[in-house]
Amino acid sequence: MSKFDHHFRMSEAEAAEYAAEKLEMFAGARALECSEIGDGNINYVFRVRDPESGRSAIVKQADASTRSGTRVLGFDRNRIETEILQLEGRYAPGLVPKVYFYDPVMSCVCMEDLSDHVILRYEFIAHKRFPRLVEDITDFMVLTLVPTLDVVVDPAEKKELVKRYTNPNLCAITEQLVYTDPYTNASGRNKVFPPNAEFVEREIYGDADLHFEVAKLKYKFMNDAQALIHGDLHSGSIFARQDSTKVIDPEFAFYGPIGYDLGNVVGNFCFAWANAAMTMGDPAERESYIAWLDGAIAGTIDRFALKFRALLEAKAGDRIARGARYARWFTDTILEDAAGVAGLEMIRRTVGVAKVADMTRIADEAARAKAERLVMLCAKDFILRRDAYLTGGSYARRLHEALETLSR
Ligand code: SR1
Ligand code: MG
Repeated sequence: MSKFDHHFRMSEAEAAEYAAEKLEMFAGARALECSEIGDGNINYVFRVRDPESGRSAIVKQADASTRSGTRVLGFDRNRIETEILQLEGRYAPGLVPKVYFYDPVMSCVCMEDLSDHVILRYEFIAHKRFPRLVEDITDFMVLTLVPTLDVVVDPAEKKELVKRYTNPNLCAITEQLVYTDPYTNASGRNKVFPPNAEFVEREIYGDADLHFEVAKLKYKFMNDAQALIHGDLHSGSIFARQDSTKVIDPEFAFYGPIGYDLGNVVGNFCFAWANAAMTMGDPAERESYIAWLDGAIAGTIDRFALKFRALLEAKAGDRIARGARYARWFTDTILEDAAGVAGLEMIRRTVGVAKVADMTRIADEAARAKAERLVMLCAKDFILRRDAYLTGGSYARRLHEALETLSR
């Protein structure tokens, strides 16, 4: 009999006891330290450490509902997260944490502690640079996405994967919070920064063309089972170090449009851009950091496109879908989707309920209002003219233009 043979939400002390019982690395440990370090909206994340050996691990526990208790999600997301981390670890070695143990009873996944890495979003807010980021994040996407495409994997196996990773509860969150709520506020969940209330009323709630394009993108999200995507690849799901990058939290994974992952990365890099533009006082430092972000945004799009095309061409097994022409066409459709998704992410994190610290931590009210308007203006263009964003440089140009317009 074990205390952990039925599900209950653990305290820190219980998580330490759990880790001592379940994880080999803590065998014989006299006393484990544990703290809950969850930074997201959904799960409980415990860091457990043996002060004597210095060994540590993460125990991530899912409860039936979100942390706020407002939404029931069930437990399957924990299985999906575990299996996807294992799969990503095989496809993209070194770019995700190692999984040690999965427990469907307690809904816990135990994994490598990445405390020697930092969450990218907060490093961006501190205006830090990461030389490996673009290569690593584009490798991660290309290496995990291409092998799950229909034209690469056996079609029957692909359909089994679609079933295995159908993720209705988590997709419902995205369908509501990303693709619906921000555009009408019919749900009453939106949280608009008061100085931008009129702007949002006019530019977001009042733009029927925008709503039409968002509706098209939403249909695509719900129906285009293109590849096994991460599903929540924002800068809070990326851990970084100067010499290493790790992607975490694939609990939103499902078979969906590839542009959803790429667009999320780029949209979140644009938040870092807007933060830097509005908060960095020293003009030379600001210019230099923005130039680095321009390169990171452009590099993410262009390196992704190059690597994706090459790997698709090399791996396409479907005779009718081989060759450079197909790979180029396919990649261009992803780039177009990605622009739309970058825009969606930028609007929903500004207008909707799930905000980003890149905006909320701007202390000066006028600077935050301007940063948010910059984000929303660019986002609209990314959505409305997504076929104009097939190269990385086009994003940076739009950000600079919008900043200039708002500064006049
Ligand atoms: C209720 S969950 C809110 C957001 O947090 C997650 O990371 C997803 O991005 C989701 O939309
Ligand atoms: Mg998350």
